[in-house]
Amino acid sequence: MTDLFRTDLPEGYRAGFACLVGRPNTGKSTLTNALVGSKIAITSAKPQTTRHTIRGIVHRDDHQLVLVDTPGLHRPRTLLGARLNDLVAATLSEVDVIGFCLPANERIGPGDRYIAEQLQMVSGRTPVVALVTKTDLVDRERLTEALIAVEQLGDFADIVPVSARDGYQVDTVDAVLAKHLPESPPLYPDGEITDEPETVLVAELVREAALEGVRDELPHSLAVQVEEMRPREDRPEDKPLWDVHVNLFVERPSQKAIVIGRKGARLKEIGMTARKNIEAILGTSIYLDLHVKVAKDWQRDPKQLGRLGFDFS
Ligand SMILES: Nc1nc2c(ncn2[C@@H]2O[C@H](COP(=O)(O)OP(=O)(O)OP(=O)(O)O)[C@@H](O)[C@H]2O)c(=O)[nH]1
Ligand SMILES: [Mg+2]
Repeated sequence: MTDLFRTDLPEGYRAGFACLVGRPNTGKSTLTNALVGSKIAITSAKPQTTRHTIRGIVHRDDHQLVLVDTPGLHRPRTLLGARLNDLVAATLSEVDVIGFCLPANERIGPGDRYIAEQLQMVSGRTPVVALVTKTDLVDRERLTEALIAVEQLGDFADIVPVSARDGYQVDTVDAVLAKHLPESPPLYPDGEITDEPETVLVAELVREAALEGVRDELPHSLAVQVEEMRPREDRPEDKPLWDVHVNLFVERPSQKAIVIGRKGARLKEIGMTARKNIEAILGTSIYLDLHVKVAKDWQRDPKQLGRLGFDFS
């Protein structure tokens, strides 16, 4: 196994963990993907898209940065919300540096101050870098205002403006975070970009496709689970095909109707979008079979949370 790891390490090689935090929808997962260079975390315009911590690994010549993308932090309203916040708090105490994401196109609000207060508690031990995201959405003047406002929000080791959309300063974010890593040999094998199991990546890509174009409360009511994934027998060796069976859970029958759409049109679209992204990340053709099921009020029910793969232990 050891030969999977790099051995030709330059003097002063660093490796360690950085955690991205911020309100929901501030661009944490998009930045994670931009830094890693591959889509390992799903993103959407809906808040609370990310529901578990995701590790993405950035490989550079002189360092390895393990990025921990977290669910957006907010004042919890459901059991799921409260558990997600606990998860983020536990993650913060285990990393070498924290990246606090604040979008340049939105004013600092109570949600950001709430997180800044939480970070004060760890900032003595762990440096916090403010990342002013989505700079492509603002002009210079507004960006300057945003940077000044962030400066006044807390005591940050650095403040870096960045756009994951057009790539502005993505490398700078990597370099600034890497400064705070300890000298260490690599923690993950060369070339590994995430430690997400394939079934989780697949379920997430289906959830991302299903989130597109739905409104209101439905996004939070949606959970996705892979039931089965296996190579189809009797396929030529150079043309493998995987059968992938996925369940989409909603909380109410009315939501089931929305996801399926008129004559199944929406579900078909979800399947097509998800299939393309899944094939890209697995590197093989798949047959994707989607089923929509009702799991009543699963967000509030500890037993169902466990069954749907939210393991907070
Ligand atoms: N224009 C622009 N949009 C961005 C940028 N980064 C993210 N977005 C958009 O902002 C929305 C939220 O992005 P995500 O990366 O899902 O945000 P998040 O912080 O991970 O959200 P949660 O997982 O819900 O906490 C999506 O619609 C993204 O396309 C950026 O640099 N520029
Ligand atoms: Mg996210």
